[in-house]
Amino acid sequence: MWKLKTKILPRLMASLLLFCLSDLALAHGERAQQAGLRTRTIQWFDTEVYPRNAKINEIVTVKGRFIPSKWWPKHMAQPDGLEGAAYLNVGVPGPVFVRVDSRVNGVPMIRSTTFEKGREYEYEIKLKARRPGKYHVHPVISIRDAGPIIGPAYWVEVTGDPADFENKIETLTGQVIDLETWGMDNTIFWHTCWFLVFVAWIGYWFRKLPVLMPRYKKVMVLGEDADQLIEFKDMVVGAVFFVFILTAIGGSYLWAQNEYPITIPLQTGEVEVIPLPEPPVIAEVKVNKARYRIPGRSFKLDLTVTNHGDSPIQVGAFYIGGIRFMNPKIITGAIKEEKGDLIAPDGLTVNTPPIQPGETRDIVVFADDALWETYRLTSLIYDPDSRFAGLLMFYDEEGNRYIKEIGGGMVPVFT
Ligand SMILES: [Cu+2]
Repeated sequence: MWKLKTKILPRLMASLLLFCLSDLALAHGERAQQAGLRTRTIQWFDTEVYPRNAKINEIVTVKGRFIPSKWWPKHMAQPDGLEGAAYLNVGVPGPVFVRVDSRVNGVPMIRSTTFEKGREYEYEIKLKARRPGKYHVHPVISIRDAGPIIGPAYWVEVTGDPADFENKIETLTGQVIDLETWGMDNTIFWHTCWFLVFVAWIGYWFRKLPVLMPRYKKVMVLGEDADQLIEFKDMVVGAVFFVFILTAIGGSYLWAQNEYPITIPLQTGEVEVIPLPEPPVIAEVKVNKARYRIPGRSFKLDLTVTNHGDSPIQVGAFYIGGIRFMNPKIITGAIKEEKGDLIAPDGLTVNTPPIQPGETRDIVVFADDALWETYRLTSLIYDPDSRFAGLLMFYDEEGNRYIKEIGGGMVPVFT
């Protein structure tokens, strides 16, 4: 007993201490996902969640774009091909919203689809506020056999009286039903019914206690025939239960068939989504070296860039694992919209003037910010393959954006 106490007490104290010291856990594990997974699966960008304050019944829109990475890990399930299956979802804690519409490139996303690696997609999800509270709303793409890939989030505060929530729809037969209460009576009736059957059945066999040990003794110790323990009355009761249950199941099927003659099965097929048109390659990029300097939280990229366009281009931003490192010389006025917004407004430094049309030049790009650490992307260096991928955003003089996904091996620098 004493030994048990000595083990449990320190553990209890430690958990209590950790609980007191830790920040209030408001997010839901997005940082826990492996860094390699976050940088090399879905490249999320242009994520918008609005309005950030909504009343019950109001529509909240989650929209943006993504590119399934060309550097998608080989050991993971794929988003494309014959085996691939992907599903657009939202990450919120529980049924606090009702999804009224979701689309990728305009195609309704009620079903699963496949996404081609390296191609661009645009999504939009409409959510109806259902429960008051403050929620971190993420776009999510669930990949079959790989799990959910979580995108960047924004906080949405829902206010109002939950009793005002309305969720009425019109069925294909023209009937208007309230999904919040639809079929509730039936559900309660059948649960109660089967629970009572269960209680009656168990109650019959256990009506005289004790039951198990005396019977066990009779059969195993005294050698009586087990079949003799079941009396004629027991068989009659068993038969009555058997007939009642079969009649109840069969009868309810007939009743449901009669009450709802038109039904369609749950839909589980797959839809095809055509990627957005491939833009012309304006910036051709070769990654010569990628290093992460741990003490400085500094990511250094040595690149060879060729400008195939007719206007000078410059690197304006680098997006990796949902974090946006902005070059303040190109993108002015970028701000952190809220605490936890994954943006480093002046996190990107480019050591060179814009690249002229037709020119090929070696450039160095630095992405420095504490976000590497706070968002736990630094764990990339502990991955067995230490590979990264991210989106380089080039801008020309008119402000047109050209997106180029880059990737490769990353070498950590410890001093
Ligand atoms: Cu979150």
